Amino acid sequence: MNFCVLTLFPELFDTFFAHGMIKRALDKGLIQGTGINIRDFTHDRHHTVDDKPYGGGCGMVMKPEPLDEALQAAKKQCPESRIILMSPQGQPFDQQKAIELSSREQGLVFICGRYEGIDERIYNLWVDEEISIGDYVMTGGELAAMVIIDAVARLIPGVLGKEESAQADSFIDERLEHAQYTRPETFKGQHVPEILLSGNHEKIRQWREDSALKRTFIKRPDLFEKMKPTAVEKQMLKQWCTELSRLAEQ
Ligand code: 4FN
Repeated sequence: MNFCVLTLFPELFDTFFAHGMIKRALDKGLIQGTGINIRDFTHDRHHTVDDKPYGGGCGMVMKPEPLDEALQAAKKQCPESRIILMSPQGQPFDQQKAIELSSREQGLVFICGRYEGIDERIYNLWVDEEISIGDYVMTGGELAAMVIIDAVARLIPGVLGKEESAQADSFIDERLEHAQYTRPETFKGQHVPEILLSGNHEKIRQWREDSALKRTFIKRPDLFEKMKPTAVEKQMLKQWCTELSRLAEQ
């Protein structure tokens, strides 16, 4: 998949593309990443990319002409790709969307805004989809684009190792992870749960399932709205209920 980012700060993506899983995916040729500097598509002496808003008011708006030319260049570089505007007005991004983008699209072109945003006509002419990563004020869309690229790239076949991808296939995506421990066995007075040292794989599997369910239930009960508890999980929740009421009776 080709990720093409239109931005005033392409350098922001240099380190992002140069490390970890994303770098490995690039090296393997599984993804391509390109930063396109919108300023390269200006023709005036000052390389102007912004202008005052019609109707007055504070702040500046990104001029349409450089963006339009940058988009033409991006379309040439990555034909058949979906054009995504990163914007607080977009649909909220989630794992479902990440799966959809990674499975359906050959390439993604991201428009990252700065200042007060882009001229509406660019939106009308070019944008296939508007996505938001959450409800907070940011200074630009670049970090948001990185969030999407990170979440989408890891779903592309071959990007994750075999072991990790088996996990990605299961329903685990809708639940929090179970608690994790590594050596040493005792750290600042806290011990690793006995079961994890037992070598009993079935018991360990059960403990992990239970841990994941409890965490999801306590820390992010809203996650059950998207995916209702399975029969096994319902059983575990009931078991937990029984244990808790026994504790309460004591
Ligand atoms: N943000 C809000 C309301 C009004 C403005 C903003 C805001 C960057 C160009 C957009 C923000 C958040 C999630 C892109 C926010 C995102 C952006 C994103 C973003 C500069 C104009 C701006 C009500 C959401 C708090 C600045 C709410 N996901 N404007 O942040 O690009 O992708």
